[in-house]
Amino acid sequence: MTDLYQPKPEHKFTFGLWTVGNVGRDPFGEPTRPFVSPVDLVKMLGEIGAYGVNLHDNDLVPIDATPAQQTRIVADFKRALDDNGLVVPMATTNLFSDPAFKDGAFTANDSRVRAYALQKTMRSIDLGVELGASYYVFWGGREGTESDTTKDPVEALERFRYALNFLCAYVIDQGYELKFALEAKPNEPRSDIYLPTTGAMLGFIETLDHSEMVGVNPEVAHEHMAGLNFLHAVAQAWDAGKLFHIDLNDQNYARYDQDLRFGSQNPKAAFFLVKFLEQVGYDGPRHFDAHAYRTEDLAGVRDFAAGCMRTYLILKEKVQRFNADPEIQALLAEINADDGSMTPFVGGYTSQKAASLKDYRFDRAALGARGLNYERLDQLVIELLLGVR
Ligand code: GCO
Ligand code: MN
Ligand code: MN
Repeated sequence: MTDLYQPKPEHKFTFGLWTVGNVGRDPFGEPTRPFVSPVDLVKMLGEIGAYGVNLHDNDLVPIDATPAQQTRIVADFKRALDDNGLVVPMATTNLFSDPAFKDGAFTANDSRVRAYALQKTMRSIDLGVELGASYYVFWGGREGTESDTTKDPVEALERFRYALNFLCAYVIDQGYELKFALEAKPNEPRSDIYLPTTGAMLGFIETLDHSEMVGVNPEVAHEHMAGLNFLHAVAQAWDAGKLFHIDLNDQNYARYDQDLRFGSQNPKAAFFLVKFLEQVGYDGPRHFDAHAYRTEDLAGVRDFAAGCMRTYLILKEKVQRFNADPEIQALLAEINADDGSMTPFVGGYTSQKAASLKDYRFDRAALGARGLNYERLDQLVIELLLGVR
């Protein structure tokens, strides 16, 4: 039984170097944990059963490293990956830490900053591909404003589109096998970030030159910060064929970006998310973009990372129980039962069908009076999650 909760590479659990490497700095306080090298982080992730590790360019190679330093750092890192059986499925660019990006990167008002952002991203794409990444994430951390006096929002979208079109063309030109995944966030660190939700990203993608190579990377915390239902965002992305990658963590609604351990705040929402991912057959990485509490030392970071994966696997087992639970399944069958009386109206439009539907007499009062049993059903799910069924 307990072996069910033991993470294995085939579960495709990944962590960013910046997640397990987070030193516990926040806007009010200094780091509470020491810096751990990427090589040591890879070792730790291998020990706890992760599949892969993701990175921003500068998580691995300092922004001012010389080419010779970069060569040595990358060689050491590749050796650590091999020694510990880890892969790099996703890479991304840090376009937010350096003061040059204080007004954004691809949407900055200064054309030199926009060009520098493109240069930095092309170099970072090269690095990601060298490490074997097949997904490249774009999180527009500073692509936004504090005051709309400063930037025209349509112009900002045009600049962002220009950058993505340029970078898609670069990837094609290089012959790289790389897909882009856009990650929305409503705010933080900017007051407002452009394209604030996964839904907004999905609409924007269709305006790109190479929309077929661009999907989304939805994050639990980001949709929750916007007060939205994460599962619904993920379902829409899946429906559009655009769920390329996913950032798993947890978050109390209407708070600052908390990056909590997966499933630790809203286990019921996490359950329905795991159920969805497992049942639709999402086969991309399950990436935990979360941080250990600032109270933790390095042993606590390990507990945090192991906890993310363990909770996922526990919820996966709960999904099996849900599917095998006779009472839950009987209620679902009852809820979805169809008496066949509407069969003449299914199967798409014909003018004759429309005319007969317009004439049909519904017993509206009976439709409204019927109890749906959702309270019983939901209570059964709660009891299942609380471990009494
Ligand atoms: C955040 C974001 C980031 C991105 C990362 C990869 O809120 O800080 O979630 O962690 O996911 O930069 O693009
Ligand atoms: Mn985040
Ligand atoms: Mn993220």
